[in-house]
Amino acid sequence: QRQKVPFPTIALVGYTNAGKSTLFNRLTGSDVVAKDLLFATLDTTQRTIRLPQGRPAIVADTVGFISDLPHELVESFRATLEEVGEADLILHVRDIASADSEAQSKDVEAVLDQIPTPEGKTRRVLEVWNKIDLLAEDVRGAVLGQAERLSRDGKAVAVSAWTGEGIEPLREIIAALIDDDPETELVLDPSQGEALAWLYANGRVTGRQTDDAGCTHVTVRLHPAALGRFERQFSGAGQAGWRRPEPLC
Ligand SMILES: Nc1nc2c(ncn2[C@@H]2O[C@H](COP(=O)(O)OP(=O)(O)OP(=O)(O)O)[C@@H](O)[C@H]2O)c(=O)[nH]1
Ligand SMILES: [Mg+2]
Repeated sequence: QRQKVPFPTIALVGYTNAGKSTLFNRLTGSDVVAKDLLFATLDTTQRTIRLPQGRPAIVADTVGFISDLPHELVESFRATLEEVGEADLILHVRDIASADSEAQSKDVEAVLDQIPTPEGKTRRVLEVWNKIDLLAEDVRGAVLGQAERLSRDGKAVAVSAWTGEGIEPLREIIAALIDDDPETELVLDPSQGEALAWLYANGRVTGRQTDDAGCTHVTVRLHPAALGRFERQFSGAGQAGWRRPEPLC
């Protein structure tokens, strides 16, 4: 049934106690049990969220990873692995304030490497460096700086699921990473304010420049069906005020 859902799916994975359920609650505004004990979460839990620009997505909280999994948990873990394999985006939640952070991360990566990716899908993993509120003053700047550099490539982002710090940037990066709509370039006449507003309302405008002639060059991510609607709505007689890019406006 999950596969019929037309929304992108996001799986929260990570070492046990990394803060997955706390982050899940923060992102979804729900109330999943988060406890300072091993394996507080024994099954997967899913909720729909709205990302910036109103795009819906499904977030799944999962069972924590650990080096030697107790065998009672292998079944829940198997369901988790299946779920993770199908996800459009994997959020690898790390307790960045833990002394074991690196070793835990290696363990999680080793498990992720064993999960097959369905055909035609590319695996995308975003590291969420959680618990930055617990970082000592002397390391905080360096850790945040490193996360900031990695975040430009959509590789890592620093947050505190507890205080909410960094959650908005995380939501923005998630939205950008699961946005598979093709990028289209359009040139709008100065009179096409309405078309421009339509593009903002129905797509994700990633670039916009006005040239010397007053024409607006827009780069926008649009679902193919939305592009079709745009073409129909804004290309009527006497209204051909937009076109594909050419050297001159
Ligand atoms: N200070 C601080 N504590 C956090 C943060 N995120 C989570 N915690 C705490 O870390 C503990 C574990 O959090 P959970 O959200 O249950 O962790 P989990 O990854 O879901 O754990 P499992 O379900 O057992 O795998 C709880 O005591 C949380 O309150 C954070 O950003 N800062
Ligand atoms: Mg949990």
